[in-house]
Amino acid sequence: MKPWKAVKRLLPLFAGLSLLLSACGREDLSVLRPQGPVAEGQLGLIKLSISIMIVVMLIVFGIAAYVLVKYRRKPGQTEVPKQVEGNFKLEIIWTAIPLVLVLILAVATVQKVFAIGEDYSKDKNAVKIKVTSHQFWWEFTYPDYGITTAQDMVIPTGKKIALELKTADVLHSFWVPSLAGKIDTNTDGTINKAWLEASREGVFLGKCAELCGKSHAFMEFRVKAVSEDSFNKWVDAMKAPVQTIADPEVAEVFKTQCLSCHAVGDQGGPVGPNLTGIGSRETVASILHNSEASGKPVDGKPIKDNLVEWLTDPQKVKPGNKMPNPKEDLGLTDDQIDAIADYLANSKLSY
Ligand code: HEC
Ligand SMILES: [Cu+2]
Repeated sequence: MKPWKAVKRLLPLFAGLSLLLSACGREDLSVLRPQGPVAEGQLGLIKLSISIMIVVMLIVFGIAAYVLVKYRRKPGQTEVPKQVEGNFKLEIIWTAIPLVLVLILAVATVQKVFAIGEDYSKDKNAVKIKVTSHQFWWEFTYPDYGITTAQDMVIPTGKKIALELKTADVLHSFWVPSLAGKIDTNTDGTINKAWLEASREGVFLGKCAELCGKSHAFMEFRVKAVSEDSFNKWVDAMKAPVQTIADPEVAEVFKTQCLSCHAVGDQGGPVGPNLTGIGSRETVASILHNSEASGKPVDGKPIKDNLVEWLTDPQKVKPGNKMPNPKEDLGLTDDQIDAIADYLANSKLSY
C-alpha cells in the first residue's frame, strides 16, 4: 500500500476517535471536565505528558519520514551510504533531550503529588469526613458534627474536604473522576488521607475503582456539593429529631427487623447504611435513581417505587450484598414493606 493511502485510511479513524472522546466529557463524571482544584491538577499533568508525547512523536515520525524519502536508495546507487554511528554531537543531543523531558515531567509530577497529598485533617477551615467502604456501599462520617450518612457525601463548595479513608472488609478504591482520585481503602487497617474540593454546586458521581466482588460495578456514591449555607442547614437537619412510623405495628417491625442494622436519627445500629433523611437522597442503594433527585443523569423512578423494589428483593438489585431479604428472611408482608417504603420516602431533609 502507498503511504499516502494508509494516511487517507487512518484520517477518518482519528477524526472519529477525537469526536468520540470529546463526547466523553460529562461534567459530573469525567476526568476531562474537572470541577475542582485536585482534578484540575491531575488533568494538567495528563495534558502536559500527552503534549510532550505528541511533540516527540511528531518530531521522530517527521524525521523518520524525511529520511526515508530523501535518503532511500536511488536507481543505480550501489555504494554504502556514509555512516554516522559514534557521532559525538548526535549522541549527546539525543541523550540530553529525553533527560530534559523526563525532568520536566518529574518536577511537575512531584509538585502535584505533594499538593494532592497535602494533609488538611488538622486544618480548622477544612471539613473532615471519615470514609468507610463496605461491600457494596459507602459510609460517610463527619466527626466534627457527629453525623453519619451513606451514598451521598454532602459537602460545601469552595472548602477543602479532608478525607480519612478505610475499609470495613475488602480492598475498595474511592474515585470521583471530576473531583479527585483514586485512593485505596486498605485492608491492613491503615488509613489513607486525601482531600478534594468542589468549585461549584452540583452532584458528582463517585465509583469504587477496585474490583471488590459481585456488585462492584454497582458500588457507586455521589458527592453533592452545596453552598455553605445549605451545608449547615443539612447538618442541622441530620441532627434534628426524626419522625417515627405512626402505625405502631409497622413501627415495631421496623424497630426489630431493620434498626438492628440501620440507624435513623439517634436510634438503631451501624451495620447497614444510615437511613436518616434517605428521602432526600439521589438514589436508593446507590444504583436505583430517584426521579426526585437533583443531579440525575437519568430520569429514574419515584423514590418510593425504588424503595419497594429494593425491599422486595435486594439481591436482584445488587447481587451479593449483605442485606437480608425482608420477605423471606425477615418475614415482612407486602403491606409492611409498602408502609416502611412510604415512611422512608418521606424522611426528607430540607436544606
Ligand atoms: C443484617 C443487617 C440488615 C438488616 C436486618 C436490614 N438491612 Fe437494609 N441494608 C443492609 C446493608 C448491608 C445494606 C447495604 C447494601 C448495599 O448497598 O450493598 C442495606 C441497604 C438498605 C437500604 C438502601 C440504603 C441506601 O443508603 O440507599 C435500605 C432502604 C434498607 N437497607 C432498608 C432496610 C429495611 C427497611 C430493613 C428492615 C425490613 C432492613 N434494611 C434490614 C443491612 C441490613
Ligand atoms: Cu468496592
